[in-house]
Amino acid sequence: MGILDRISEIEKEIARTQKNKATEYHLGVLKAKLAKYRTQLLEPPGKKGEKGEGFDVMKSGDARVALIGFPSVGKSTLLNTLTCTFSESASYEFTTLTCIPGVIEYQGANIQLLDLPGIIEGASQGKGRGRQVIAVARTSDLVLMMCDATKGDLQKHLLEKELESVGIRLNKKKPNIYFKQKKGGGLGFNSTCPLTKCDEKLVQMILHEYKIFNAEVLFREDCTPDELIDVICGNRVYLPCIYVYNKIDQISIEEINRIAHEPHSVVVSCNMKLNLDYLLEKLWEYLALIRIYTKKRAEPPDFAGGLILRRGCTVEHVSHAIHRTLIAAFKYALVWGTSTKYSPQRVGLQHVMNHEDVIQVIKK
Ligand SMILES: Nc1nc2c(ncn2[C@@H]2O[C@H](COP(=O)(O)OP(=O)(O)OP(=O)(O)O)[C@@H](O)[C@H]2O)c(=O)[nH]1
Ligand SMILES: [Mg+2]
Repeated sequence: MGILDRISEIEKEIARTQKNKATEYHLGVLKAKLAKYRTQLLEPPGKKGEKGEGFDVMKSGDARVALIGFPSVGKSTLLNTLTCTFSESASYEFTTLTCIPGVIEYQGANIQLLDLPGIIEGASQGKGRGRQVIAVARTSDLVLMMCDATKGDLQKHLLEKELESVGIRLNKKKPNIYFKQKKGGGLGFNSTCPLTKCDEKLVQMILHEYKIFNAEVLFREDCTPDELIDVICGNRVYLPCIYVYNKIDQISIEEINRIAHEPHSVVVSCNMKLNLDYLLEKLWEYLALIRIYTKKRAEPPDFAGGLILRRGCTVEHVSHAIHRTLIAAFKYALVWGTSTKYSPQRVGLQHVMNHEDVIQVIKK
């Protein structure tokens, strides 16, 4: 029996097993098995290096965004409208056959947008260019999942499933579980909060499925067995995702209204150029980028330039971005903006910066 058969067998068994207290352990073990086979599918043993194979495109700019979607939803049209790059778009499916990079210039940042071939159901198992497309998605900072608004929610669910099955988690936080494999001593299991979805026996059974008998496991939140499996596998990527519904010129206002109110979704029309600036705003928000302006003594801030960094960055990150030797000479910094109580305020290296703050570094 091939791996694909085994996977579908387990999937069927999970589907027909009723969820209740009595089957909880059985289900947990099945899910662990499933995750194990899927990992094998992605990394065929003996053929090292194949899993990372994607399209050869250099990472450039401040962030990377991958356009994922079924064929003919308008991915190339979006790239053509938002960037100066041209990617052929046409009414037949699979127009794009490779990865075409473009650059969106927004708020002084260069965001790399990757147009990719359309993917279809079964992509994760190697249909079409599926695996390569998914490999690129894993390397990006954000996924723009493009759907055809005229085709309802089906596309979204199918694609989510494909990405889910290869270990890409969309708009999810990394589960807060401490897990460490040990040489001996059995299973050390503990939790800092009441657990309703897992218990020691289930954790043990799942670990046994991975032939792990000695480990330290600490649940810091009430996680599900699936989340535990993610932590054990360790190769999951957690990416923000925006669902872009294109071709809204073809559907009714009521329908547009309904879709636009769903979480993480944006409705657009690439042909009619509708709502694209809102899409860019959301893109910026989901990428968590901020722009910091630098200032020299007795000079106005450099509003034309500025540095692009991630939300939550500190004065230390900013100093490093200005010049890598600056930290050594750092005395204190003056910051103007929304992150401080006074403008300017004298701050140290640990101070967290906000969007559009101005900073002046004072050297020793
Ligand atoms: N009605 C309408 N049609 C659109 C819109 N945007 C794109 N299209 C059409 O959709 C078709 C497919 O567009 P592409 O950009 O080639 O689609 P794609 O997703 O890149 O397709 P593949 O490269 O095959 O995966 C073209 O005929 C476009 O004119 C839109 O906003 N409204
Ligand atoms: Mg295309």
